[in-house]
Amino acid sequence: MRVAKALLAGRADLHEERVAFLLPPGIPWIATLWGIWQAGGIAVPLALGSARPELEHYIGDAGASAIIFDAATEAMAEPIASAQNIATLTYKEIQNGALIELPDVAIERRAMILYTSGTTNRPKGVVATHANIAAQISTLVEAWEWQADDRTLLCLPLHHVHGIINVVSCALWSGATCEMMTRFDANVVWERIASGVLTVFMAVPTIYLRLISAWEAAPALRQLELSHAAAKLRLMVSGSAALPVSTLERWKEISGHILLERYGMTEIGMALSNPLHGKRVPGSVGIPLPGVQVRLCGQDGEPVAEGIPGEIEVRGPSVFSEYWGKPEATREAFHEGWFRTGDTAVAENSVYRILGRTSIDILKTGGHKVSALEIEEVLLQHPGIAECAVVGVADEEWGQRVAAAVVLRAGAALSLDSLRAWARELLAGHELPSRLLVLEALPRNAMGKVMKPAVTNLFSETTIQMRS
Ligand code: MLC
Ligand code: AMP
Repeated sequence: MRVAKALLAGRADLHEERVAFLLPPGIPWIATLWGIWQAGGIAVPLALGSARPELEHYIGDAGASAIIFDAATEAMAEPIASAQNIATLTYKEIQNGALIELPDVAIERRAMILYTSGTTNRPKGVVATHANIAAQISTLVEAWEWQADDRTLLCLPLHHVHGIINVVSCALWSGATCEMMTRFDANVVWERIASGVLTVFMAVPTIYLRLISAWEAAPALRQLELSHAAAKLRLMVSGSAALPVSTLERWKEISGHILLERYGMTEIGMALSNPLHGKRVPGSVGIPLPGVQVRLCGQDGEPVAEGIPGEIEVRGPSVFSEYWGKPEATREAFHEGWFRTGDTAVAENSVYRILGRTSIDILKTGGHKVSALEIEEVLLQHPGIAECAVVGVADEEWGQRVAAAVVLRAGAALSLDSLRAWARELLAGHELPSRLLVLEALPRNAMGKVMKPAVTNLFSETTIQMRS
């Protein structure tokens, strides 16, 4: 409440002013989010790992009136704020606002903007109202039976719905406890599991693979302790990317848990979930969550029958309201009032199985959504690169890896390490290519369009530059 009062600084209501914040996970992060909401603002949580041009885009696109940071993030946030002429506030300054009346914020008002990559242009701001967020939280609280005596551990970043809604907000809504790590560390997560106090844990498949590796590296006696402690949690969930059945099976051997896999998206929160009680089908994402309507549509836009693949469309109170400042993109994202996810699935015995994305240019790596086109745009700024094509190559650890095929300018040479070093200022760590192929020419069709599937195949057929 003190944060809200400091943000209001004597005004009655922020009237949906956008307030961006770059803070590590912890109480200040939560106090800031709630403070912005209580003051009537729209919260724009920023990604800690972003490169400067990415942050500039989020802050500029949202038209933020202020940016909040702390000592750890000041060096990144402050220069952007001064370049864009935006007010800066440190968390220290806003935690002690003076007492005044808080505004009444209607639930239909806009509450949060999360940036997400798409197939065109720069990342779009996904706007959720308070009502959307309440629906996204309450469906999970109901389906997964969150209780006040639950205790969870956040090891995910706080600029995506997975961390913000599924972990932190569900815990707060239920009066449960949420421990927060500033960043993921497999050994620390195992220590917290071993402490015996956690009841619920949620992560992306890459994190479960890291936990499996850490368990395998532990001495036999410690492995027994860890497995015994893990078995005591009441719920372990995987999502944000496809969970390989091999990972599900190995995790079951280690922890005794059949991971509950669910499916969601920034624009909709969670839509499909395997059951808390009852049979979880490996390789599937279950059935619609309470209050969420899901259908599959064919290329003709008509709903398809069971067993026929179609695009997932979602409707209900948890679906976002708009892309910030992009009415056209918002209109295109809906079909007869249903949100078009761009994911293809099939329903078998009413249980949904994800088959992939309709666009080859959207990658999922380590649970992060990444646009191949955005990365290509950056790589084309490299003085040695004449042409490039970015694709996702299948990878056990990351789900997909960012792979770049390039054609160099005459006389230029390029190594993967030098490309990564050059791109580090412009892209987040998970967006940096970790596979590089230098070609004489990109495979193109008769129209001159790069054939991405052929590029993807080249990465398995050719000697490439790679890093672990
Ligand atoms: C990082 N690295 C990668 C990489 N990510 N290499 C290849 N592919 C990737 N995807 C490299 C970095 O460049 C760096 O290399 C080194 O690994 C360490 O980087 P890091 O950033 O410190 O990585 P790490 O902490 O190990 O991160 C792994 C992770 C993280 C799995 C913990 O990616 C993560 O938190 N993922 C979760 C994302 C998430 O919350 N998604 C939810 C979206 S919401 P170098 O050279 O610098 O050493 C959504 C909806 C839904 O999807 O359904 O939930
Ligand atoms: P984001 O836009 O970052 O919220 O990512 C949402 C995307 O993650 C979805 O559109 C899916 O492609 C993917 N996704 C989320 N959960 C799953 C899952 N369980 N299996 C496969 N893909 C998933």
